[in-house]
Amino acid sequence: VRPAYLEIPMALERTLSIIKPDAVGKNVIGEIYTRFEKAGLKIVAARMKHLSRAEAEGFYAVHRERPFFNALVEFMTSGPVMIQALEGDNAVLKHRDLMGATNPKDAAAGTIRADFADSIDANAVHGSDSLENAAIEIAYFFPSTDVHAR
Ligand code: IDP
Repeated sequence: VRPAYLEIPMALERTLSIIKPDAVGKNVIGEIYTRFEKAGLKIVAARMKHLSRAEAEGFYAVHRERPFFNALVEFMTSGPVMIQALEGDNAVLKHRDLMGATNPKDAAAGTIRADFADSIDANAVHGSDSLENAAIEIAYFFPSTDVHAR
């Protein structure tokens, strides 16, 4: 048994979550929020938005050269999205675990993508993949005055 003083302390983190147009269309925003809350993640900022092409392209700029970039931008602008910043211990990884694998065919049972995603294109949710990207992505959508520590 490891003594308590050797346990690695959990870091309080923030991450960016987007409920994509397919999941908004399925009316499961509340079900997804419940999963966040049950996992100990707090919603510290939220807004619904219909992204413009320029906003979606800017958000996914790292994927600009990927073959699926255009399809991704088309999909992300096909309807409103629900955007939130989540705060909690280990939030980046915890949120990625709740989401499941990018392709819902590979997503573990009980994950958001296993339950709500239809395909690798329409895969229900986005989540920051690192603490560094989380800060960039939160700032992309929320001025710091709209993020509420609690
Ligand atoms: P992630 O959303 O799990 O972090 P990324 O590799 O960062 O996955 O890709 C961003 C998004 O681009 C995915 O969520 C998915 O919607 C889309 N995407 C990724 N790979 C493919 C693909 O091979 N075909 C079509 N769409 C893809």
